[in-house]
Amino acid sequence: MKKIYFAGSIRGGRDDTSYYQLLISYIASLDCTVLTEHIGLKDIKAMGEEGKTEQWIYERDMAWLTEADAIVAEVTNPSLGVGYEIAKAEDMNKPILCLFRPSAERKLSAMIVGSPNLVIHEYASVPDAEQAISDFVDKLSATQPVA
Ligand code: 6IA
Repeated sequence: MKKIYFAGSIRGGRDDTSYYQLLISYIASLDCTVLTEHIGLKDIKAMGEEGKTEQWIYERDMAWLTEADAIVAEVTNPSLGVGYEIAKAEDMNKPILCLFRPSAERKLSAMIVGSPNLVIHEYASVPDAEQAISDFVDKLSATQPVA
């Protein structure tokens, strides 16, 4: 069973939480373990993150990132943490899928679009993003983890 690290904005803004929730459920339905299911919770504090130190959260997330077979990042809402995780995962040679909903107000960072190591999929609807996730996970199953 593949382990997927789902990255989505927390302090960058929580407007897209319902998308995160749907995409995380979909990944779990593909017989994958989602290491970061709390990203989709409306009230992330309910996960018990509240009492933890920032260092504890950093170390736990970096351990999960290291353990993951692949990363799925929802990058529509800009987030420093998500950008940082993508860069770290790239250094670890992990497969990374970035999902972005284009709009008149939003253009994805050149540091993401310009990287040759990322799979970027622009989507308009959740089923469209799900199809991209399904294709990405199928390819993982066909290959051994690179890191
Ligand atoms: O810069 P951001 O906060 O938007 O970064 C979000 C990304 O960093 C997510 O993909 C997470 O994997 C990770 N991350 C940042 N903060 C946390 C967190 N608690 N818990 C788990 N993962 C995190 C923050 C404190 C909480 C009580 C609001």
